[in-house]
Amino acid sequence: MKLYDCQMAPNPRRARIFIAEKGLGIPNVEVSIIDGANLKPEYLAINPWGTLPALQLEDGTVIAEAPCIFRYLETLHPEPNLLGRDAIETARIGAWERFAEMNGMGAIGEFFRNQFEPLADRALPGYAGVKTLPALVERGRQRAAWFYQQLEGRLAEVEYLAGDRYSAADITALCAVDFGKAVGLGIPEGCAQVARWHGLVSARPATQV
Ligand SMILES: N[C@@H](CCC(=O)N[C@@H](CS)C(=O)NCC(=O)O)C(=O)O
Repeated sequence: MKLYDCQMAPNPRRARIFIAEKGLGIPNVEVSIIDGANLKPEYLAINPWGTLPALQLEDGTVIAEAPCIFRYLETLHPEPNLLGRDAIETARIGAWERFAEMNGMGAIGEFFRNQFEPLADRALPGYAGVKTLPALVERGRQRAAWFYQQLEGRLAEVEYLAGDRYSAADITALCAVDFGKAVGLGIPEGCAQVARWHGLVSARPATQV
């Protein structure tokens, strides 16, 4: 098994943290997004969507999409549990994990990609030729503000995003927040609960990847 990875990118980091939390040693193959290696025929033969991460199994099967990599690995390695122990917890973790991807990662990606010159004709991950739209920089900023507001409200009620224990929802939210910090949309002033939670999850050894 191997993980097609890109060290500087937030979505592959979701997979790396999940793998580290499970204590699995899966080798990484670095694919440079900035150099466009993910859009070259060699990588498109592995993942035609050109996105990272992708997990390749021994028989050649490729699993794209971080949440699907989570699901596959948790099915094989149930402990420590990161996706939920019963129907309601699984639904809650799934909802917050999707929220973090769509509204955190999505907003910050929109803000970043639509102003980052080296990706000028690559407005969407993996797809070459989709032009950036400068107006989406401001929209991404506004969406990110809403994301942080939602996180703050939620984390005022619970210790971790999906409740009283760490889960895949925290992994995706952490990767989104750290991506935001790197591109100028860090935790806003006044989001004390998000800062508390960020310190808590960042202290986990598995998140140091
Ligand atoms: N929904 C996908 C998102 C994957 C994604 O957006 N990955 C980015 C890296 S963070 C990517 O592949 N970028 C390629 C590019 O920008 O061309 C997942 O869950 O894995």
